[in-house]
Parts: sequence; structure tokens; C-alpha cells
Amino acid sequence: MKETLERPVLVTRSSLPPLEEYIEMLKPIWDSAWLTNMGAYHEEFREQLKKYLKLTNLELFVNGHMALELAIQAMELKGEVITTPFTFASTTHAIVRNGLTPVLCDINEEDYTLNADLIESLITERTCAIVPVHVYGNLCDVEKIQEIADRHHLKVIYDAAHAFGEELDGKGVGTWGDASMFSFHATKVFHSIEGGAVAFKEASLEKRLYQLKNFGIMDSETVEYVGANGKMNEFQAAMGLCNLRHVDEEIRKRKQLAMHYRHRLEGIKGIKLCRENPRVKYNYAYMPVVFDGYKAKRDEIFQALKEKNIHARKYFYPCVNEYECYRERFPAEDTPVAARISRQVLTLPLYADLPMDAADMICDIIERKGH
Ligand code: T4K
Repeated sequence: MKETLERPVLVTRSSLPPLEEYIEMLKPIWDSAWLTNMGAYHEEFREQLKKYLKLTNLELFVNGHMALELAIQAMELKGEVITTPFTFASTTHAIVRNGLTPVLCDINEEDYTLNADLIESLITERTCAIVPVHVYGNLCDVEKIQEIADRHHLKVIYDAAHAFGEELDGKGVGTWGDASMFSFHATKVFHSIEGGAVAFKEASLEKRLYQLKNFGIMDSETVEYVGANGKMNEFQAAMGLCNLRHVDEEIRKRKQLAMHYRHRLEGIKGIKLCRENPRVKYNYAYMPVVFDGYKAKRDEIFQALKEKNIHARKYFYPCVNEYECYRERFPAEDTPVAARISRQVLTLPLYADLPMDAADMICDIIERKGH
């Protein structure tokens, strides 16, 4: 096996378009001196994204978190929201910052999304919405969730931060639920440096989302809502437009690597990979591997990789209910599967330019720790 790598291999590496392409896009910004507040690129990016994501309604935001927070605000909810503890801090924070109470529901063993069979047992007369997460790009059981939501008159707002461009039976993932938030952060399959979007079902939400991201302003003399500054600027939109030209190639390269990891690790005793759904077109956002009964523990693998200058990540450890800010409010014992998976999971490096031999080296290290 190779010696320690000279350059670190990180969990991901932002894909960038050729520099000349981005510079070319900057010229009209200089000519017009219009840098932000819904400029020409903002509009063009939104239209192109609607086509790519196979959606009718879409609003852009400065980042994914703001998109989610304002999407929830736009629904004008009160009470409890059923959600997952196995996610990034943003999901729960967006609920809490809207004055709502998160009710944490456990995840399933196969793909770590919300366990739809448990949702109904958590519904009370105060429940107003479900906020599931398509974690790692694994799509939730959207059909069952919708059925439950319809029966109990609940809103469904998906955190689809990881699910850019994914499809279920050929339909864009953003068509499910009342709204879905996509993140275009630099670490994502597709990015606009920072950025985000909300896809939504009811066309009437468009005006509200637009106002909410612009301080709630209606016109120069009317402020209708307590909004925020959630506007995407022209430099972000320009990066998004450039990256949209290359995203299919990005996903193709990621798929090759993900398949290779699968080929190397599948079937090894004590190693669990996510179940794949043949109805889903994936984007290969993350490469989560669960060490369950493997000779070496997750933290030992993490350390062994680190010693070779390979920096996998423990996404998502700890669970939300173990955070300092939530620990007192949500006992982790209520969601035992999430608690266990978060201690067993490691997300391996995965990005378009990761050399195949680096993926092999990672698998070699994992295998050797199992002997
Ligand atoms: N919901 C979910 C389920 C999410 O996962 C996220 C974000 C959100 C909501 C909120 O969306 P945004 O508001 O972020 O759009 C990263 C990302 O910052 C965050 O976007 C992402 N989820 C989360 C899972 O991962 P960190 O703290 O792990 O990032 P950091 O800085 O450690 O970067 C990770 C690796 O990425 C680095 O080791 C190298 C690489 N990298 C990073 C940056 C910043 C690059 O190659 N280029 C870069 O510019 O949170």
C-alpha cells in the first residue's frame, strides 16, 4: 500500500467550471453594475433550474438554510413539526427558529431516512407539518408520507439539500410535498458557491417567498411580512449557470466512483451500504458506509484513514438530540436507530476529481483494519 498521501484527501472538493467560463460570465455584471437584488442572471438561473429539475415553481435563495427557514415561514404554521434527528444542524434549526416545536422521529435501517411507519404515532392535535430529509440523496418514502399528511391535513416540507437533480420514476424530486429545499453550497454535487432554492406546489407561494427573502417588502412604501435578507446575488447565479453546464458530467464521474466503492465494499461482513431504490435516479452526493459488527469500529477506521491523510467525515454525528442546544429538550433514547447509525457511519471521500486509486487506497485501509 502507498505511504501517507502528501496532499490531503478531503471528504469532498468543490467542482469548478473552467476559469475562463466564469470570467466571461462576469463581464455583463461589470457592464451593468447590477450585483444583487434579483438581477438578470438570477432570473436566467431560476428558469434554467426549473427545466433541469423538472419543476414548475422555484424560488432562489442566498443559501440552503435560509431557503428552508423561509419556506417553513411561508407556510404560516403553528405547533409541532415531525422531523428526523439524523441530519445536519440546519434542518432542526430552521424549525426552531420559526417558533415551532420539532418532534423527532426515528429513521429506518435501510437508507436512514424518516421511518414513515413511526410518523402517525407521533401526531397530536398540535402537529402541523412533517419535515423529512432526503439524507445523503436517499429519497424518503414520499408516497407514504404524503398519504399520512393528507389524512391528517399536514404540510410536508422536504429538506432536499442532498437531492439535487434526483428523480423518482422520472419525476423531479422537488415535485413531492408542499415544498422542497435544495442546497447549492460549495460542498454539494451542484453549487453556486453558496445558494439554495425552494420548489413549491402552490403557485400562490411564489409572491410570499419572494417577499420573505426581500425583508417582506411589497413595494417601496409597503412592508407586508417580517422577512429576512435571503437574496441570491449575481456572482452566485453566474457560478450556478456555469456549473449547470457541467453537472451531468459531475454526476457521471461520481457514479463511477460510487459504483467502485460499492464493488469493493459490498458483501464484506459487518459493512453496510445504503439500499438502492431502482425507481430513483441518484446524484451520488455522499458515500456513507456503516460499520455494524465489523472487526474495527467506525472511529478506528476514521483514525486509520486520517493517519494516511485521508479525511472522511462522520456525517451525521452526533444526532441533533445530542447537540448541546437540544440535549435537554429531546432525549436521544427516543430515536435509537438514529443514535446507533450516527455512531457507526462514516462518509467516505467522494467527488468528481477523486482519483480511482485513492478510492482503492481507502478500501484497502478499511479491509486491512478488518483482518
Ligand atoms: N440541510 C441539510 C441536510 C444539509 O446537509 C445542509 C448543509 C443544509 C440543510 C443547509 O444548506 P446550506 O445552508 O449549507 O446551503 C458542510 C456544508 O457547509 C453544508 O452545506 C452541508 N449541509 C454539510 C453536510 O456539510 P461542514 O461544516 O462539514 O463543511 P466543511 O467546511 O467542513 O467542508 C467539508 C469539506 O468540503 C472540506 O473538508 C473540503 C470541502 N470544501 C469545503 C468548502 C467550504 C471544498 O472543497 N470547498 C469549500 O469551499 O458543512
